[in-house]
Amino acid sequence: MKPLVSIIMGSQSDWPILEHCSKTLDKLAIEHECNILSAHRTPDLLREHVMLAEQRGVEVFIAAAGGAAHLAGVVAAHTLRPVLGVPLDATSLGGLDSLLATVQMPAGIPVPTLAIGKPGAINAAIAATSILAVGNPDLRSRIDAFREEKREQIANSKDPRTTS
Ligand code: RP5
Repeated sequence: MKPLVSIIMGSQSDWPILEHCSKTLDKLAIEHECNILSAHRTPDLLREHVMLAEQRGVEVFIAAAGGAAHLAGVVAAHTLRPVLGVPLDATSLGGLDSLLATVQMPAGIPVPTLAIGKPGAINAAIAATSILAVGNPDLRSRIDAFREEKREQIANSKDPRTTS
């Protein structure tokens, strides 16, 4: 199956967080690919990847970076497909620097931006699925089932003192 979502991260060191994004897409049964490409270290390869990914049928990009986090913005500059940004905590500034670098795009090149780190990585996967689900009831029902599982987990949770 062709990947519908391309996850791009700036470094191998980002994988422990982006793994949550990939696992969430697996859970939602969304075909995706994961690549390490950097806006600063491999700018030409990044541009080429975005062009080829579009040609392969990728519909949504997820871009995550931690240091001088321009990755999502650069990806968005090269495609008309939606690009979701995930800021990462990779510097001594705790991720706030990445959040601002990712979210503060100039008007005209949007990067819808998720939370810093793991929650953002998981939500990027769900948001990408929501985008793909427009006009697709099957995909919508997968998101509903995902939420239902979380609802049940909370509803069935025990006194936290007994489980730690
Ligand atoms: C960013 O710089 C990467 O996305 C990563 O979050 C951060 C640090 O990268 P490494 O020095 O660990 O490769 O571009």
